[in-house]
Amino acid sequence: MDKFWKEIGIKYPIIQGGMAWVANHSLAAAVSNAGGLGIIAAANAPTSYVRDEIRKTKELTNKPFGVNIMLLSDNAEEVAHLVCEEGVKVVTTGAGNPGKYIDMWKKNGIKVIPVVPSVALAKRMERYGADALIAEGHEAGGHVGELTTMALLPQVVDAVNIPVIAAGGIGDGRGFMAAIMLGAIGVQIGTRFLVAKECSIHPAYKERVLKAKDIDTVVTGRPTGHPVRILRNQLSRELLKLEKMAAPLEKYEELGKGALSRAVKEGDVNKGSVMAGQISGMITKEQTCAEIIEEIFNEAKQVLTKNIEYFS
Ligand code: TUI
Repeated sequence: MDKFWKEIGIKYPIIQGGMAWVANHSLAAAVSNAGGLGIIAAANAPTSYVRDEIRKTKELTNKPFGVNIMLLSDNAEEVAHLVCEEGVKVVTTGAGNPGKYIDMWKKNGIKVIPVVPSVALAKRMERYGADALIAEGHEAGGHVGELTTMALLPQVVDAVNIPVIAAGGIGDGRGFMAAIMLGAIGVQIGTRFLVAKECSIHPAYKERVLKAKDIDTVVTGRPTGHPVRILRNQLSRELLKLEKMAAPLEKYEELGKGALSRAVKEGDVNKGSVMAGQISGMITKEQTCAEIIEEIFNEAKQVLTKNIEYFS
């Protein structure tokens, strides 16, 4: 294991994705208790809600955990301060450039791990003092960049001198090992944890992920500058129709407003935004976080030993 993980103090090099409205204290604590790094998603939730989630997580685990800050959120700055006040050990960021907060976080002893979709942003984050990076490919669920994990990851690894964690399209031990082979020190996994027993999303959302096939996700909202991968449904069809019509951007906002919480909380998987990655088609069973992590690690070990014979 890379020394970066020893500094954080986790057993398995697996970070749970900071999935907006999904990654709460229950999921984060379960992943951390299972030896991975659990992450609470601040998303665009009120700061007081994020504070409560952090405190609830501390009650459920004495293991390290982190907070994901979604930089498009109106209260990102407040949450950036909150993680310092609450003594959070790790911050991951998404959907923007966290440069202006990095000094403050580091002064507070926080390990800073921005998600980057490109080499240019990776280099910039290294210059600003990031401790590690998550290179997230187009296969991921939610807000996505353009490059696939296979293409992005080795290019980021070559471009920086800090550890790189792979994300996007990784759901089992084969994906884990492939990421390691491409130079990552570990992986971030989101979609597979959507169906974890400790993940408290609506059962209808889990059911959609469990039933999804390989071609069932689609990227919507490209004209807004914030493309989002979701499972195909009525919402995705309406969003893609807007693109065809070259509709004004307000129309996307109208359809998208509250759409994620409609799916996550109310289980409206038709008009809600069912964010999930391209590996949804591989996910067939609900398991505990401990079962997921141990299975991935054991598969990875098998894949590695099986392929050693190429070199003997
Ligand atoms: O952030 C994510 N995934 C997300 S955030 C989210 S909530 C949301 N909902 C609707 C629209 C937008 C967001 C759901 N899923 N993943 C990490 C990620 N970050 N993917 C891509 C990026 C990214 C993109 C541009 C990071 C930095 C960036 O920088 C642009 C700049 O400012 O230089």
